[in-house]
Amino acid sequence: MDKFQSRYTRFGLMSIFIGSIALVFVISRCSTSFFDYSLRKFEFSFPESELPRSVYTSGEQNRVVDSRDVSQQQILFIRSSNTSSQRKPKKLSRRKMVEQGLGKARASILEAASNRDATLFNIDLPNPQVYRNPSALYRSYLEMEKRFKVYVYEEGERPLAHDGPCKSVYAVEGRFITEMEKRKTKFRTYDPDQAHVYFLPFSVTWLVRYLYEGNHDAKPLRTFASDYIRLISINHPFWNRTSGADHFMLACHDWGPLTSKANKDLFNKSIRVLCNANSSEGFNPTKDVTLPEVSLHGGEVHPQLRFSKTLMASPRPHLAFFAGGVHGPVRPILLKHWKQRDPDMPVFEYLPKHLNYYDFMRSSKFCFCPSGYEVASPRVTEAIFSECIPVILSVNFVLPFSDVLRWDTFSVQVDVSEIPRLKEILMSISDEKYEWLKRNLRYVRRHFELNDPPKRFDAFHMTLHSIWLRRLNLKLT
Ligand SMILES: *[C@@H]1O[C@H](CO)[C@@H](O)[C@H](O)[C@H]1NC(C)=O
Ligand SMILES: *[C@@H]1O[C@H](CO)[C@@H](O)[C@H](O)[C@H]1NC(C)=O
Ligand SMILES: *[C@@H]1O[C@H](CO)[C@@H](O)[C@H](O)[C@H]1NC(C)=O
Ligand SMILES: CC(=O)N[C@H]1CO[C@H](CO)[C@@H](O)[C@@H]1O
Repeated sequence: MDKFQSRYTRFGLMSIFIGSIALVFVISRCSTSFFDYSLRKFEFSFPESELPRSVYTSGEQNRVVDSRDVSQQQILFIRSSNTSSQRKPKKLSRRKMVEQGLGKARASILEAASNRDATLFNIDLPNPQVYRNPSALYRSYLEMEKRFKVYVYEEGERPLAHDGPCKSVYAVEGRFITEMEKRKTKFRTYDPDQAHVYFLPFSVTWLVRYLYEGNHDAKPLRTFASDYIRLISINHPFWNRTSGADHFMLACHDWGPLTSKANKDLFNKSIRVLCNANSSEGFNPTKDVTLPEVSLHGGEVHPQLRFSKTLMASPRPHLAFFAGGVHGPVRPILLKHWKQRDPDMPVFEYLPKHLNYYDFMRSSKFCFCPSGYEVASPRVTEAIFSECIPVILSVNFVLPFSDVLRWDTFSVQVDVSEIPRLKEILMSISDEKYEWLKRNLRYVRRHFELNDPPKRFDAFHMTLHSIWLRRLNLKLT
C-alpha cells in the first residue's frame, strides 16, 4: 500500500514536473529567463546604442588606462583615429565571444529543460524532487563549470577589501572572498574582457568592525562603498558600460543592504548577494541573490551538527524547539503564544545555562526559525544540519537558493498570522510526510555546507550558480 502510494505520489509529482517543464519551455521561447522567475519575465537588455562605449585600451596588455588622464575629446580621438588598428577588433570580438558563450549556454539550458529523459539517471543530483527544474539546473551547473568567469577588482586595501570574517555567523562572507581571491579557483579570471561578472570584494563585516563608530550611523560604510565604486568606475570601463548590472557585491552582515544604498546603481542594478534578503527593503530576487547564513564559530561547523550516524539515528521526543532573543517583528508573537506553554514544544527566551542548544535541535522534529532584527538567521542552516525540519516564520524573506530549490520539500513555512495554531499545524503533518521532509533535508544539506576546499554543489558553488543565473538573464547586446 505504502509503496503504491509513494509511487503514485511520485507519478503525480513527475507529471506536474513534466508539465511545468513544458510550460517553461513554451514560455522560454519568447524570453531568456530561466526557472521560476521565467514566469515573471525579467530581462534587462541594453541595446548597443545606449551603452556608453568605452574604448580606452592602452597599447600593451589590454589594460585600461586611468581615465583621469584622458579627456572626453581624447577618448573620441582615440576611437576615431584608431578604428583600423589591429587591437580594437580583437578586443571587441573577445567581448562578443563572452556574449556568444552565454548565448550557447542559454540554448543548452533551454534544451535540457525540455528534455525529460535528462532527469532520470543523474548521479550528481540523485534526488530530483527537491529541485524546481532538475535537468535545467544540472545543465546550467555544468555550463557554469565550463564557462563562468569572475573578475575580481584589485582596488582597495586589506582588511576592508580582499579579506573577510571566516569564523563567525558571517563566515560565509569571508569564505567567499577567500575562495575568490586566495585559492586558484577556476572561476576567477585576471582578464576583465573575458569576465561575465565583476566582483566588488569588500567585506561589510570588516567595514562595520573598522569604520563604524558605534553611533548607529552607517554613513562611513556607505562612504566607503560609494568611494569604491567611484574608484573602479573611473579606473575601468566596465561599471559604466552596464551601470553595474554585471557587477556584484556580497555581504552576510545585517548592514549589507544599508551599505548597498551608497550608490543607486549598486542598489537597483547590481547583483547584491546578501544574507539579509528582505524583499520589502528592496531585495529583488530577479537580480539579487540570497546567501545562506552559516555559523562557523572557530571556523568550523559545531561538532554536534556534523553529519554522523548518531545524528541520523537521534531520537526526536520533542515536537518543536526554539530558544533565542526576543527582537524583531515575529519573535514576540512566537514567545507570547508558546513560551514554556507546552511540554511537547520547548520554547525559551534564552536557554537556561545548564541546557544545551544543539541537544534540543537534535532531539526535536521541527525547529522554529523566526526572523529577528533581520530576516536571515543562522538557525535555518543549523536546523538543516541537525536534521530538524525548519519551520520558517518570516515575512518577506527570500530563502537561499529558492531560485532552484523547492523549499516546501524540506521545510515548513507558516504564515505569521498562524502562529497561535502552530502546534495544530505541525501535529497535522503525517509521519510519512515528516520522514519525507527529513530525507529531503538530509539530502539538501550539502548545498548549505561550506567546505574547505569547496566541493561541487556546496554553498560556495550554489551561490556562484545563483550569480551565474542572474548573469544569464542579462543580455548585453
Ligand atoms: C563613468 O561615469 C562617471 C560618472 O558619470 C565618470 O566620472 C567616469 O569618468 C566614467 N568612467 C569612465 C571610465 O569613463
Ligand atoms: C532604486 O530605484 C527606486 C525606483 O526607481 C528609487 O526610488 C530608489 O531611490 C532607488 N534606490 C536607491 C538606493 O537609489
Ligand atoms: C523587512 O523590511 C520591512 C520594511 O523595511 C520591515 O518593516 C521589517 O521589519 C523587515 N523584516 C525584518 C525581519 O527585519
Ligand atoms: C591616439 C592613439 O592612441 N593612436 C594610436 C593608434 O594606434 C597606433 C598603433 O596602431 C598607435 O601608435 C597610436 O598611438
